[in-house]
Amino acid sequence: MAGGGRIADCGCKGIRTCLLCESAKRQLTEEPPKTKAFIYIPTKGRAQGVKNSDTAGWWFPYPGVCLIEDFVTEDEEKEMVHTMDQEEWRLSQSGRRKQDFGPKVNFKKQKIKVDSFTGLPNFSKVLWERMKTHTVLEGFLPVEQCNLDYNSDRGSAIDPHYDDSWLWGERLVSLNLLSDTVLTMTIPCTEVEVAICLPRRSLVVLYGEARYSWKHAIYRQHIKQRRVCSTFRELSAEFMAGGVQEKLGQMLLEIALAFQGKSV
Ligand SMILES: O=C(O)CCC(=O)C(=O)O
Repeated sequence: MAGGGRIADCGCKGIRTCLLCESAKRQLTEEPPKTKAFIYIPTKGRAQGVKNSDTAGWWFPYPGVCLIEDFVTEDEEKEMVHTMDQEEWRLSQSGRRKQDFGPKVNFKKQKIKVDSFTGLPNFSKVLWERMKTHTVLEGFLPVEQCNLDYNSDRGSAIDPHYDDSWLWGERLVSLNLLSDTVLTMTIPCTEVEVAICLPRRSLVVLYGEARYSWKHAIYRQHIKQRRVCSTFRELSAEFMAGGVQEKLGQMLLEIALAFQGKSV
């Protein structure tokens, strides 16, 4: 045990757990709740019922997802992860580790600290240029990059959640590295679950309904090997031209897009 009752190598706080602290506390994970399972079909932009289940034969339109396969090459993936591994990975919740390249934010108090923010990392400039060639990412100005490291040994996962929408804008952009996984979409108070399969080296963009009406999660059972994810976020309208926080937004963008960042 580390100081304050914490377990070494575990970054969990409050209700969140990983395999390390669960075994130390001898907790068992609960059975997952019963669900109505659907799979997202990228070519059709719809969620389709799972064969041989009670959703088989059903489908509904599922807007707000754009999946771009082979967004980076195998060599680029290797180099990116190597570069990330030169820097410290900090322990985070639910068995994840993280590197954050963004301003320090207190979302509850809606306060932003700019001082320690040095921008996005150098290797992301080429990714940003490539992102903008896709219509869905036209005019995308990333102001934060968060790298997450998931590992099956730690039982890494991320609980269903909505991303903030006070500071962060509409498009959430995630690059999936080192292994395939599944992004699970849920709507509170329903049993419906939509699985979006994310191949290794693919980029996924969530916007519109998928961003604002559905929670997203990565379940532990979908982390089979090490997985690294880089999520890029843009500013909300409040921080863009004409918004009340325009000046602050401009300052953050200047820092972010100089690509001189060190993780904070
Ligand atoms: O790992 C992922 O693909 C999702 C990450 C995420 O939801 C987040 O950082 O808020």
